[in-house]
Amino acid sequence: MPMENNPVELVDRAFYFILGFSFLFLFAITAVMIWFVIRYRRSRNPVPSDVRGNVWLEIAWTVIPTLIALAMFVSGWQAYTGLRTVPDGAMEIKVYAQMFSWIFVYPNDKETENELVVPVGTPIKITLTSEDVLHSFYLPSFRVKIDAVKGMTTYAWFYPDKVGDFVFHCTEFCGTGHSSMDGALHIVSVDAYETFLEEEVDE
Ligand SMILES: [Cu+2]
Repeated sequence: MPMENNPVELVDRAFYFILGFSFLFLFAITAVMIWFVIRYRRSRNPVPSDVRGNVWLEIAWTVIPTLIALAMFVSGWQAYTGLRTVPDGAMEIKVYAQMFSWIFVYPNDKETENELVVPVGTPIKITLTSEDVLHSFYLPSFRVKIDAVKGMTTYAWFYPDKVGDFVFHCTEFCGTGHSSMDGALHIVSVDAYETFLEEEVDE
């Protein structure tokens, strides 16, 4: 179930765009530098030429990098707005971070700890807060990383486009139990999700 403007694709596009240009310039500048060192070495080119005042050269090295930097900005901006714009019809799940676990509260008030279960094909909005110190909810497969702050509600969203299991972690050092503050996202079929919602909590 693909989704238009899925932030996962927008974030990856910005990342590979910037990485691609970085590598391109790394190799291009290195190659030109090596060529200049050989071509214009003192024994071969004892009198350096003066290129000051070359208007077209100056226009080129101003305009081209400006356009590239603007394109990087646009790509990054689209990824950012994609991450911050929750689509209509998203299902809201409340998340409470605490030392040292994550509590998820579903629309029918069911709660789970360190296990997030969502139906495939529905955008999920998570609203986060912290019960104590700073934590940060990191769901790498869906490019989600958002701080949980006491006294404040933050949000993020993702589109569960395929059934499967994914990991999430706390990425704000929050104390001695920080490293155990991770869990699993289970994306299940709509039927399995309905069944899950009605199940009694066994703990
Ligand atoms: Cu934490």
